[in-house]
Amino acid sequence: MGSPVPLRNWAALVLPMGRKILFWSFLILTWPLWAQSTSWSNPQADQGQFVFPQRAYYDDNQSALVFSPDEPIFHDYWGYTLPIPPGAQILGIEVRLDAWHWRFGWPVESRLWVELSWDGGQSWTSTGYGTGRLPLSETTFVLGGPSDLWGRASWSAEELAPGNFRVRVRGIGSARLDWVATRVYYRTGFGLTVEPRTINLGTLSLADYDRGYLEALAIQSVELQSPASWTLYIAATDAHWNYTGDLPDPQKPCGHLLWRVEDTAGTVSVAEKSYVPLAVANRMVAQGGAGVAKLSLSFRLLVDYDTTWPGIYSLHFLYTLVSS
Ligand SMILES: [Ca+2]
Repeated sequence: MGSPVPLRNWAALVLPMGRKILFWSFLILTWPLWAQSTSWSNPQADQGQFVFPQRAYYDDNQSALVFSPDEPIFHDYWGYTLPIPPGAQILGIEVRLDAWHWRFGWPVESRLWVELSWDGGQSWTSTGYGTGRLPLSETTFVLGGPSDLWGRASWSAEELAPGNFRVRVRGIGSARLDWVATRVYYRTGFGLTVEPRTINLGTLSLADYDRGYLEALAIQSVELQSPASWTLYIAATDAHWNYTGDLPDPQKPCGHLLWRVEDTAGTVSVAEKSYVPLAVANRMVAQGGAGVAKLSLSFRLLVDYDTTWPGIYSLHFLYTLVSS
């Protein structure tokens, strides 16, 4: 049932010296999201320098051997099945190592470190996460965390696919490794983002006045995600543009900003494709089904000598996403 997701936009029109025009927006948004995680996933492929490496595929009584007293050795594990719904936002990644120091007649200490690849082993993180000195009995180490992206800004579901996502275990000493598992935290639910945050319409020319408007085609994209069918609304928060300048406030109406949906992708079923004046009352922008949708919006700014005087204009408007 309708959980409205308000998203505040700020549009500004700047007319210094009566010529330059700027239109920009930024937004503050909040939305309800529910974090979930996959279960621990086993690897299905490996390559490297460990002995009996496949014994670390499962949590059982068989373990791989990491034996290199003097310098670190490496082993890569991949083939993890991590079921992540389309459009989910990846929040964090954990790697679980069940390991211990295995006395082999040396008093040498054992340590393990882990890094991650998102492109099949070509690139790797560099977090330096490790177990520290391994104890003598089997111990579970969880590296990373529910909100740890291992130094990256984001991960996509594709980067976590079995062929792309890899775990590199680096080890030194004499260690036993029972299990190399991974788990991913993600969230689905509502998501609403608008890009870009700043739109520059360039210079307002006499031709714009002659034409009566300035048009910006497909200048703003809205990406949304919803667990159920949804409706997106748009509304201005004020009936007039806020004016700052040397002249009397021309009270430029908010309806001088027209909007329409230029293009759609994803789950959109209905979209307003004709120009509609922005109003204080909510107006439906589009509707669609559960999943991810993208819209690109065009804006047309009405320009006339009565209400578009030199100065700075600003206007707030809101997108509201409601599920049903
Ligand atoms: Ca095992």
